[in-house]
Amino acid sequence: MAGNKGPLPPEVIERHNREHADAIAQDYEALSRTLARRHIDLSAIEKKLAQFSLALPSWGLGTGGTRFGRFPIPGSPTNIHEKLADAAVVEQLGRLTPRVSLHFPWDRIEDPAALRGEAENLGLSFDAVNSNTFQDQPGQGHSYRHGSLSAVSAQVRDQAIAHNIDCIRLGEKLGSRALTVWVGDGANFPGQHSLGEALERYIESARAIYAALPDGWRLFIEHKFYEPAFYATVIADWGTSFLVAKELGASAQCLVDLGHHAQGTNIEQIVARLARFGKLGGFHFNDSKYGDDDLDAGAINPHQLFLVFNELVECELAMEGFAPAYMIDQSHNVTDPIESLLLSAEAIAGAYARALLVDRAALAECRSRNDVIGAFRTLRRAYETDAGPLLTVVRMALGGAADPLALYRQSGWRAERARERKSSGAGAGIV
Ligand code: RM4
Ligand code: MN
Ligand code: MN
Repeated sequence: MAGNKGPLPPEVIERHNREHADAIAQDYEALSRTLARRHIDLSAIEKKLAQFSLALPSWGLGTGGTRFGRFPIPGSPTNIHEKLADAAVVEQLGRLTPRVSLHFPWDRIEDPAALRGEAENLGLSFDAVNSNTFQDQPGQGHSYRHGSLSAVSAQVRDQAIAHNIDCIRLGEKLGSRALTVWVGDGANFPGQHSLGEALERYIESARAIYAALPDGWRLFIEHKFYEPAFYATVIADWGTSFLVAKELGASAQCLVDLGHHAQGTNIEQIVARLARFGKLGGFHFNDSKYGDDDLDAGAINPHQLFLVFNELVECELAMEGFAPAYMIDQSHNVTDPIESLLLSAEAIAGAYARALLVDRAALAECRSRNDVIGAFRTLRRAYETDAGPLLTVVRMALGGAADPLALYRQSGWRAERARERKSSGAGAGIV
C-alpha cells in the first residue's frame, strides 16, 4: 500500500470519498445481503482483494500508438520520471498497481538507485524488468534483423545475452525480482531457417541468461504466436515456452500475455496446465480482438478474463504459495493512459473478485454429479454479480478514491502536466 504518498493532495481524495460515502454504503449493504444468502464469507474475500496487486508497464504510460503513428495528448510523459509520476497517480486513486515494470533500453537510466528512491517517494516499487532485443538501438554492434537469442551469428546471440544480463543487473539495483524475455525471433519465409536449430540456439542463449539470475529471481519466458515473424516464431506457443522453461530449471517459468494466442484458443486451460506443472510465472493482461492488439483488459472479452481468474482462484485454493506475477501490457492509442490503466486495473481486480464469489462447494458438488448445467450456472451466477461495491469498499479502506476515474478527471492532472511537460512528439513507435 502506498500510504499517503502520491502526487495528489490526500484531502482531495478524502473530500471526494465523503461525498460518495452514503451511496457506496447502500450499494455495499445490498450486495452483502445477496452474498449472505449464498453463504459467502465477505470478509475473507475482502482480505484477498486488499492483497491483490498488478504491475503497470512503463511503456503503457506513454501513448503507444500503432506502427502507423502515435497521437499523444498534451501532457503525455516523455521520460521515465514523468511516467513514474503518472503511475503514482494510478496507484494513489486505484490502489491496485503499486509496482512498475521497466523496459530496457526504452527506460535507460543513469542512476538506478536514485530512480528506486524516486519511486519509493511516490509510493511505488519495481516489478519484472523487460529486455528488448526486437529492435536495433543506435550505436549497437550487431543488428537483430535476423534474430537475437536464436540468431545464426554467435556474435549477435552474445550481444543479446549480454543485454539481458545488463537488464538483470539494473533490475537488482531497482529491487526487481524477475526478468521477462520476449523476442521477436522467427522466420518470415518457409526455409528461412531450421525450425529445430533455431530453438536449440534460443535454449542455449537462454541458459546463459538463466545462469546469471541472482538468488530468488525468476526468468519469465513470454510466447507469442506471430508478429514480427509471420511464418514461424521461435517461442510461438505455451508448449514451446513450457519446454524451454523446463529445460532451464525451476526458476524459469512461462508468462501468459492474453493477446499472444490464436483466436479461439482456450487460454484458461493453458493457465490450468501451466499452474499444475509449476510453470505459470505470470501474466501480461490486455485484451485482443484480432491479434496482439494490446487493447485494454476486459474491453473485448471480459468473460475470458473471468474464466482465467476462475482457474487462478482454484489454484490459490489448491496450491500453497501460488503467486504468479500479475502485470498489465497494453498500448494506449486513443485514450489517456492513466484513464485506461485505472479502468483496466479495476476490470482485472473485478474479474478476480467475481472468481472469488464462485460457490466452490456447490461447483464441486455439481461436478461430482455430472450436473453440467448446475456447474455452469454456479459460474454464471458469480460472473453476473456486480462486485463493484466490494472493490470500492476495499479501495477506499486502502486510501483510494470512491470513483478513481471521476476524481482523476476532476483533478486536472493532465492539464497541469501539459503546462510543464514538453511535447512527446508524434511519429511511430511505442514510447
Ligand atoms: C510484445 C510483448 C512484450 C512487450 C512488447 C512491447 O508484443 O507483449 O511483452 O514487451 O510487446
Ligand atoms: Mn507482453
Ligand atoms: Mn504483445
